[in-house]
Amino acid sequence: MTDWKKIYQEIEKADSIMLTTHENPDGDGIGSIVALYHHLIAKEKKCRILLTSMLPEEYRFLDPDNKFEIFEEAKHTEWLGNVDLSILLDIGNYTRTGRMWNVIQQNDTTVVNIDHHPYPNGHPFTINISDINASATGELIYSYLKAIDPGCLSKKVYEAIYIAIMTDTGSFSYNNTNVACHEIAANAIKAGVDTAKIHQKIYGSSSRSRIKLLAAVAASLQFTYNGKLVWFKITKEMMKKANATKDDVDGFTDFARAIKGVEVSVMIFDNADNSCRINFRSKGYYSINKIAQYFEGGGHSFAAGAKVIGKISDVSSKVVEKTIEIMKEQEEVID
Ligand SMILES: [Mn+2]
Repeated sequence: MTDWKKIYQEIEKADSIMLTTHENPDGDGIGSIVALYHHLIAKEKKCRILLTSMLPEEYRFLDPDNKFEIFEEAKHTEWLGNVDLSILLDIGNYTRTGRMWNVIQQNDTTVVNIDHHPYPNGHPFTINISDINASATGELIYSYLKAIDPGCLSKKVYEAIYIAIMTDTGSFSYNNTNVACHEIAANAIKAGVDTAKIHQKIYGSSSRSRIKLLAAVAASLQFTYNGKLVWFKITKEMMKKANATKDDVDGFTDFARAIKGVEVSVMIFDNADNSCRINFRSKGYYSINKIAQYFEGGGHSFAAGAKVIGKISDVSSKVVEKTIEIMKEQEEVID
């Protein structure tokens, strides 16, 4: 059991608190922030939410009062440099706090990390809660609130936690789905959360440009390694042609993984700044976080990501080559 009192002591001591999650935030990071934010405000903390990238369209309903801010050096450096406590949620790797990390690091105060990603190479935090058995960071936030502030578990807070768990478990279908997340879902329904409506808000609102881009991706899938590896590029031209935004690509790597015979899928997305975002997914036979770690990224055994500097053509050949190499290595070990 996690010693949540230790975390609460840090929160009690702090007057100003910053909450954040990884760049290109997902439902788990956003839901965890919203749930914890309600608790911190109830404790009369001066709390701000800073992100390094925009809140995706489908999650904007979680922020009716515009509390999510995009980190800007000129606007936030002073505040962030003097904040009493920074809480990082679901970040996977501290580098995924992007430009904010320099400021957080220089600030000589407490940094608490709450996550369900593994940290194989140590960590730079004051307190690190990393529970890889949790389905989602949202499950850990629930555990914290249940232990420390159960009165805070309102319908709104349950809704945020439910979104964290639903999105990180692929709507309760991936192999990280556990007893706790079904219990939380049951409690959320008891608290009045309309789970069908939430599912529709998040997954039933694909933009036309997203589907146009998905069609281009589907037409360009590259199968290799006896069909066990599928990979695809998303170039600037493809994005322009579909009139798509980077949020539109969420879930594409899962879509490719779902193909019969495929074990691993890889997306290589051109960030248009001489770097590429790489997403890896595995059906369960191969651990792909080892590949992500090779490229200084992070993640879980079957869902991971990294950022690689370079042109998309160079990056894709490097990534595909390394992926096959690591898949082969794992076969040797397993056989
Ligand atoms: Mn997560």
